[in-house]
Amino acid sequence: MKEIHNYIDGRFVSGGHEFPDINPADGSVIAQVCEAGEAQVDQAVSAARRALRGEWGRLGTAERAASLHRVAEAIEKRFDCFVQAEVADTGKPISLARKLDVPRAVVNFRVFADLLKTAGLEAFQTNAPNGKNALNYAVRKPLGVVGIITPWNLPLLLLSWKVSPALACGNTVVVKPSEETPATAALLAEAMKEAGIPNGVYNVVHGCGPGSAGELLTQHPDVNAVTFTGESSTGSAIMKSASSTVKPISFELGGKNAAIVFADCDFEAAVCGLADAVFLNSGQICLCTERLYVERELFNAFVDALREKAESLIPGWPLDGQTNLGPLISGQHREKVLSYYKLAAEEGAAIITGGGVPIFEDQRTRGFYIQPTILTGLPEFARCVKEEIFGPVCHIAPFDEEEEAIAMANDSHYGLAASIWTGNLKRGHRVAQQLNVGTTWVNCWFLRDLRSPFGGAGLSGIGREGGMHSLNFYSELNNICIEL
Ligand code: NAD
Ligand code: 6OD
Repeated sequence: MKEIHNYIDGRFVSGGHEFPDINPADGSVIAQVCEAGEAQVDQAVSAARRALRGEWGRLGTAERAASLHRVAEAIEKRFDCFVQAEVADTGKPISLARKLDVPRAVVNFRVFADLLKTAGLEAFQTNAPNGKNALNYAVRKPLGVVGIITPWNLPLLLLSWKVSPALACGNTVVVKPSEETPATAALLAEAMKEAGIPNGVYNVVHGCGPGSAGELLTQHPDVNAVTFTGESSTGSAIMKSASSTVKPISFELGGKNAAIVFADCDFEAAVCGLADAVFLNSGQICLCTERLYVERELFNAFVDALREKAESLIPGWPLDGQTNLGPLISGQHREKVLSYYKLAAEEGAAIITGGGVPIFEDQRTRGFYIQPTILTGLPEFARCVKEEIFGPVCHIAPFDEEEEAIAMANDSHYGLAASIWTGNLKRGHRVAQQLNVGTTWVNCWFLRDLRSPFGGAGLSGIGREGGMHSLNFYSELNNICIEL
């Protein structure tokens, strides 16, 4: 049986308790994963600390940028290995891993390398009231050792989105990938080695959250900052454990994202765009849309068209190029999503399509597939309209007035993302500027410029990453004031 090891100070390290890495398509065991205990988390943090004082800490920005480009090349060289590992761990369709997950990891390293080379510094010439003049300028220094904790839905994409700016800023990292999807973080270690990244700069510890590697990392006194993507309730637990040592934190958390569809939209484009927004990656993307508000005159036609899209999805084997609907990540997560399907019926929803699990006559019966599901008819206060489900499911409600749609979209404790579908761009701007979210798309969805700010309001997160926002989070600014 294949083993996935921790990666500490440039070496793969075995030992300790092991847990299985499960293929969600058929429930088979892909590998045994070595869980890092307290001693190994400690060794990883110490290795990262030493690396800050070594060769890595002495590199200039141009050399660090070149290192990140070499990591991007090393990923590209093993493109198929990364794709296969991501597909096996997540069950996502191979077409998606090829198009989104792995290319985006490459681009993350390239974009932050280039940004580092061109990023300027703030400078102010000061005329003080006492008549003295001074020059203020800020220099960037690394934060130190950054703890990075990531979820299972886009494992490599979200890991590289944090590792690349952290390294660009001269930090060293200890990453704790999701226990469900450990493989690509380990492969990234091989790419780091091949790219000549010094030992100790990138370390991986495997395990779960509470009482395991995740919590050990966030409460470690020698970790200088924590960046986390995952559930809002986990964010709250991490905030508590990081508070004793007052670490900067960056949180990208859950969402209950809304879409507003106006009757003047390009109907086909809206249906196709929203079919992706609801069902891509089996609805397991934090940006997926779970609440749709459709202008009343379009409502019936839209529900019908989205139902057709849902029913045409192919829940096949992930490695089959035709498949466009993979399983959910785990049996436990499928139970959670199914409990919402049941709750929706209890809350009085009309189930337009789906609501159960697909039937197979092969090993997929042991996998975690679920039917894509469309609900209508729920009141806005229903739990299925309020709580993040994180599966291929949405609720569609009609609206009559623009203000009503905005109010319903904003009536959420979350505030991650939204989309607006309209042929009237003036309205697009007007509505977008009233939504309480971190990202609003107009006539598109999940179109990301990596230089733009990314994060959420309310329960959806703390802080922004992306472009200069990432460089600012991952560096400590030292303002130097010189009297002239
Ligand atoms: P999760 O919060 O259960 O786990 C995420 C990571 O945190 C895992 O590595 C886990 O082991 C670790 N963890 C759990 N408890 C911990 C603790 N007490 N201390 C330290 N680490 C701990 O999330 P998930 O189920 O892996 O991912 C799905 C969730 O992530 C959804 O809510 C989704 O919306 C959210 N998400 C948000 C974004 C975003 O950018 N806003 C992106 C992807 C996923
Ligand atoms: O594209 C990104 O930059 C990003 N952070 C995506 C997050 C997706 C969540 O599942």
